[in-house]
Amino acid sequence: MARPGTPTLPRPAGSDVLVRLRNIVGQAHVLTEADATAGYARDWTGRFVGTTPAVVRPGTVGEVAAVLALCNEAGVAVVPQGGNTGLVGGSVPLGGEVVLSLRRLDALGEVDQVTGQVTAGAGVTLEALQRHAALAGAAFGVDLGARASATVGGMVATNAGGLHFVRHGGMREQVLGLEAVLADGTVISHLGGLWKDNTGYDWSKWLCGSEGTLAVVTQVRLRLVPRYSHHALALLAFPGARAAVAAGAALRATLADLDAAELFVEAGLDLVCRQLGLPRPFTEAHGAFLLVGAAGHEDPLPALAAAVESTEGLVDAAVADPGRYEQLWAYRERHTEAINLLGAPHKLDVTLPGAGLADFIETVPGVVAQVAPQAQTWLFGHVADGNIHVNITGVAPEDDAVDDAVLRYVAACGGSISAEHGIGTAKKPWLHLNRSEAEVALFRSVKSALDPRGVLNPNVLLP
Ligand code: FAD
Ligand code: 2HG
Ligand code: ZN
Repeated sequence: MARPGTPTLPRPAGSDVLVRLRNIVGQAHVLTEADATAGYARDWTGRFVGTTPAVVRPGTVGEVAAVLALCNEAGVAVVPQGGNTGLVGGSVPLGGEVVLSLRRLDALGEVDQVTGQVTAGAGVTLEALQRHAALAGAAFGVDLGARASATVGGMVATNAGGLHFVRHGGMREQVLGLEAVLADGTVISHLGGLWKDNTGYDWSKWLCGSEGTLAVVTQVRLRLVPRYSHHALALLAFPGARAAVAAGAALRATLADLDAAELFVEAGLDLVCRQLGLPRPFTEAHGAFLLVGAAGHEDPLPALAAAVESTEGLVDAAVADPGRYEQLWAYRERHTEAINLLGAPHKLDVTLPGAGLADFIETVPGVVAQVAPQAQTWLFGHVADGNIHVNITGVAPEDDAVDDAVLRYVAACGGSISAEHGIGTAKKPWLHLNRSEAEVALFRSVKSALDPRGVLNPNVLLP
């Protein structure tokens, strides 16, 4: 979905914005050539492609502050960007904005063993954070398939959920403090990491899920979780999604060490195996699958095996040896990659109330077929959180009839049109399905208090 128009930078009297940007971050860190900026202007799916006059790569919080002060003064809109793995068109310059890449802010503090916390720069990748925590005998509570590129700043800005939400919650639950830069260049910092701290508004939580519209995150104080020594993983097969959803709910209630319950269906498994050349996990085809993970200080396998034994509707199961964990995870995690090989998908990431989840999974392909009979609907997700990823292929990037039909259906079922990826530009026209006029007015008041000139990611979230 490219937006027309060639990006230009305004030239405030007596100055040249590009020259001043180069003076702040250094010549090498202002990219303007199309070859160099292209990767920053196109999203991971290829559905959202923009253009930018410049990608600016500050290396310190002081440089971020100076860049923002300049852009604010000059009225230049800015899109903050981390790993550019976002899936709602929120990280790319669809309105010709300057891209502010935070990847160079990649410093990691020492793990505080007393509190089990760490301070990470916004540009630290999830994978680097995970390695760092592991070396200190700890772990980070959020994990997702884009770990090699997704950054801490982007994960805060999207309030990422991921594969272990059922146990540890999402980014909002991990954040104990932040350093950020407001649109006018003011640095705000609260990184002390005190467990209890009721000294007024917790603005760090405002930024979780703010999608780059309120401030630029530069450092984050994060809680770590225990690094469990024992893990168990099983792939369960069911005749259909209804039985798999019921099993997910039962495991959530009974298995204390549950740390993942991920759903996919036969069509998705078949696609992943065909597109990526993976062997099928079972000789026969089954309707739906649940990948169930457990982790603990003691071996969770006996408890997992007992829970599996009493699971109703189970037709086959494979309990993985530790050496096969990655292989089993690939069947679920690599859905995103396999679907992308079919062409840029429409991605709808939704939550349903528990009682309506199975009905939704069974009926949503029909809702899509009504408006786009040629389309294919792919369903998978974090079933224990009520979160289903509805991916639709075979529809032109700019044709949003399927988005409209599915998101209205979700809202009518009492669900959320964004479970974990955010609103971005992709879902902006449908925010009203979940948020009242009074709520959107409140959002606007917060936005204009923090960013009165509207320079921070002006094309996302707010209609
Ligand atoms: P970007 O894509 O660069 O940016 C995302 C948003 O955050 C944009 O609006 C941007 O403006 C803003 N932003 C970025 N950095 C900053 C900053 N420092 N300050 C202020 N705003 C900023 N998401 C999940 O929740 N769960 C999953 O399981 C999951 N799995 C994924 C698997 C794959 C294969 C892929 C490609 C994506 C997946 N995602 C998932 C989506 C994506 O990885 C997350 O949204 C992630 O949090 C984005 O991080 P990022 O650094 O790439 O952010
Ligand atoms: C996942 O859970 C991610 O794998 C990506 O959130 C979902 O590709 C998607 O739609
Ligand atoms: Zn997800």
